[in-house]
Amino acid sequence: MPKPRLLQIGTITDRMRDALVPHFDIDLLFEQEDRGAFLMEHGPDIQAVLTDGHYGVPEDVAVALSDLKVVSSYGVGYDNIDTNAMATRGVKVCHTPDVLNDEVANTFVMLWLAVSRSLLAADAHARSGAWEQEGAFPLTHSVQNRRVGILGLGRIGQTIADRCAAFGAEIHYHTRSPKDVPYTYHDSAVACASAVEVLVAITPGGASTKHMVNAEVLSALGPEGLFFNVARGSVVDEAALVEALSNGTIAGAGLDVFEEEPKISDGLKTMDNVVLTPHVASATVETRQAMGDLVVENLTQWLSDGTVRTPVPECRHL
Ligand code: A2R
Repeated sequence: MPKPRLLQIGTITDRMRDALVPHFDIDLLFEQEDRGAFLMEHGPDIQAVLTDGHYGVPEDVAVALSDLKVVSSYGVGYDNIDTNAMATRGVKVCHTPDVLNDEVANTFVMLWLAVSRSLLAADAHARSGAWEQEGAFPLTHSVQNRRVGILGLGRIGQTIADRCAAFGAEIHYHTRSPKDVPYTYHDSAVACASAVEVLVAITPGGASTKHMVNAEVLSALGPEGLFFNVARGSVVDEAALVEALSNGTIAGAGLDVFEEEPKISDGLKTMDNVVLTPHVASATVETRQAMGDLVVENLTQWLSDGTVRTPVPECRHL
């Protein structure tokens, strides 16, 4: 009996490929010379898609795969997949929640310490000989005992709050509905920003959070304030952020995600009060392995009994 076909969008690890090859015939979308012709000829025979949060399920794929049954996405954010449309079609969309909570929270801590303690400038001071020639590096600011605001207090946001406890932080947060937690709730991002010194975004992307962090929020954060984004670039008005950083509306920022990845606003690249990383929050060998294993498990479980282990909320009823 022929193996079912799986359409792979984006790249996967050798470990994922090795685990999938015994179960599926894999077609790589980006290796097709004529994508339109491939989708027209083979689309109706393909029931499974493996993708990631960046590529999602492009419209031409969604239309051509008329018998699509399952989409397994490598990552927790799925704002590039129209999950409501997929649920209406009966397609089970699954993602990789929880296994990356620690890594993304650790990335926030890494950026926070790097910005507050001027890690990159201190490293340059040590390497360049400036320490010998000019003397001691200027004093920086402590991460200890800060008021920290978390935009989005879900799986990762709660893990960030746990990390912040180690630094004696007072936690504030904003979500659409209050949670049963011992932190201070704010019903808007502006109110949250005005109450804290450090603000971190960790909501999903998509329409409901687009530009949640805008000029008004940054102004509320204030001239001593630090902003961090480990969520999605779309959550922040990047032009407003560049403006706020260059005119002293806020003091500094640590950013892992950007509005038009892999492009980054030129203004950000030249600022020394900013630390930038290229969307690597979950990108460690260990965490990517756990995410990959879950992507594979969702697909093989679907193959064996038609269910998936970690469906997105919109598809849980299927
Ligand atoms: O709003 P609520 O009560 O549903 O709380 C969720 C919050 N959230 C929002 N907060 C304010 N305005 C919104 N429009 C909005 N939409 C959602 O974000 C919840 O507290 C949090 C999301 O938590 P989880 O679904 O557990 O996501 P997780 O695993 O923490 O990942 C967050 C995002 C991913 O979607 C990726 O974009 C990124 O982190 O890696």
